[in-house]
Amino acid sequence: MKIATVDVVVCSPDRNFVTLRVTTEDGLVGLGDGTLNGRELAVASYLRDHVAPLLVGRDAHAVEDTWQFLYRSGYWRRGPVTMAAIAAVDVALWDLKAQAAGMPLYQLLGGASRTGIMAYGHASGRDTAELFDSIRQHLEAGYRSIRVQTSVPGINAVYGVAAQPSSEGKRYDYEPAQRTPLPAEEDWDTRAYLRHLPSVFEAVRGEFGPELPLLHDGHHRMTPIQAARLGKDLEPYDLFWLEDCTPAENQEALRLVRAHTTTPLAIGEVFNTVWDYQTLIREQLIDYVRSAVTHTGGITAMRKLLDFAAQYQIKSGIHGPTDISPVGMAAALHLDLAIHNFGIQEYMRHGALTDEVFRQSFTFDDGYLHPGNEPGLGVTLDQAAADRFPYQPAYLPFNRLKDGTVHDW
Ligand code: GCO
Ligand code: MG
Repeated sequence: MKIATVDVVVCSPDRNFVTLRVTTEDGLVGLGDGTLNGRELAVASYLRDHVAPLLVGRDAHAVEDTWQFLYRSGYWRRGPVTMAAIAAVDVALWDLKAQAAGMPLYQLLGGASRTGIMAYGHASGRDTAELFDSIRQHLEAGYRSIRVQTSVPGINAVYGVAAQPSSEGKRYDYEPAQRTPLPAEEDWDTRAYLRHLPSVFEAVRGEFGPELPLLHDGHHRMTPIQAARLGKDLEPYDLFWLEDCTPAENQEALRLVRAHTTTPLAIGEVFNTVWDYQTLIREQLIDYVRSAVTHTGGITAMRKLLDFAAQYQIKSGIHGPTDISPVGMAAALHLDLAIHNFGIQEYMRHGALTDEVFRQSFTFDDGYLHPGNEPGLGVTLDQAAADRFPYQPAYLPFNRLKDGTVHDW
C-alpha cells in the first residue's frame, strides 16, 4: 500500500482546521488532523515543506516505523508543532490501514471495550440563572456530564463563558468570536476567582442534585497552593475533575496540590509527549490524562501514554474542544472505545459549516458517543466545501492582572 500523494488542506468553516490527506496508489484516502489553535500555519508548513516529501513512496502500512522515523529523523524532538504534524500523519495512516482492512479503526486497536463513550459538554453563564439555563439546555441536548464555568464578580472578561449562541443555546467557544488579527486582552484576579467558585458549585449541586457529574477547568491560572485550596474548597461538591489547576510543566508542583485535596485532577491538554507526564503518572499525582490525539503524536503515541497511565489506575479524558477537527475527534473516539482505562470524552459540537466540510459517521445518543462502523475513521473531507472557507487569522485571548502583568490563560 504505497503512498502516492500527500497534501495539506487548511480551511476555516466556523474556525481554522489543518487536515493532512494521504492518498495511496490504490486510491485510498486517509485523513489526519494537525490543527493547533492560533498556530495553524506553522503545522501546515511543517507538514507541507518538511514531512510530505518524506512520505511519498513509503508503505502506508508501516505506522510504527513512520512514527519513529518522523520523531527521530528530524533531530529536533517534541513540541506542539512537531507533535501535531506527526499526529496528522499517524492518524491518516491508521485511517488507511483500517480502510484497507475493511474495519472501523477501533477494531484494529483491540475492539470495543464498551458500548458507548460518556461525553461531557460545556455549560456556562454570566450569573447563576444563565448558568442553570445552560446546564438545562445541555441536559436536553443529551449530555449527562457537564463542565461548569461562570463569570467572576470583579473581573470584566467573561472567562469560559459562551461567546455566541448556537442551536443548543449558549456554547463556550472562543472562536470565531475572537476572529481578530490580534489576540484580545482579558483581565484576571485569582483571589476573586477562588472566593467565588465554591459558591457556584454549591448552587449547582443545590439545583441539580448530587448525581450529575460536574467538571471544572482552571486553565493553568493557579499557583500550587492556590490550586490546593480550591481543590479542598470544592470537595463538598464532589467534582468529576478539576482540570489544569496549575501550569503543570513543573510536574513536581502537583505533589503539593495532591497532598491537600481529594478532588480528582485532570491535566495535559497543552502537553505533547509521554515525558510531560513522567512524574505525574509514576507518582499518581493526577487522575485523568487530558492530551488530544491531535497534539500528542496521534493514536500510536496516545495508546502508549494511556497504557502507561493504566498501570497507575489513571484514566483518559481526551481533549475534544472545537479546535480539534472532526478528524481528530473521530480518532479520539476510536481510541476511547478500545482502551480499558477510558474515563470521559470532552465533546463540544462543531458548527454546521464544519459539518459541511467534514462528513462524519460518529453519533451522540443519550450522553454517549460512538465512532460508528464505517471502515477507517469514518470521516471524509469535501474539498469543494473546504475551498469555500479559506484560512482566517484568529487568536485565543490572553490575560493581564490588574497591575498589567501578563498571566496564564
Ligand atoms: C478545554 C480547553 C479549551 C481551550 C482550547 C484552546 O478544556 O476544552 O481548555 O477550553 O481553551 O482548546 O485551544
Ligand atoms: Mg481545558
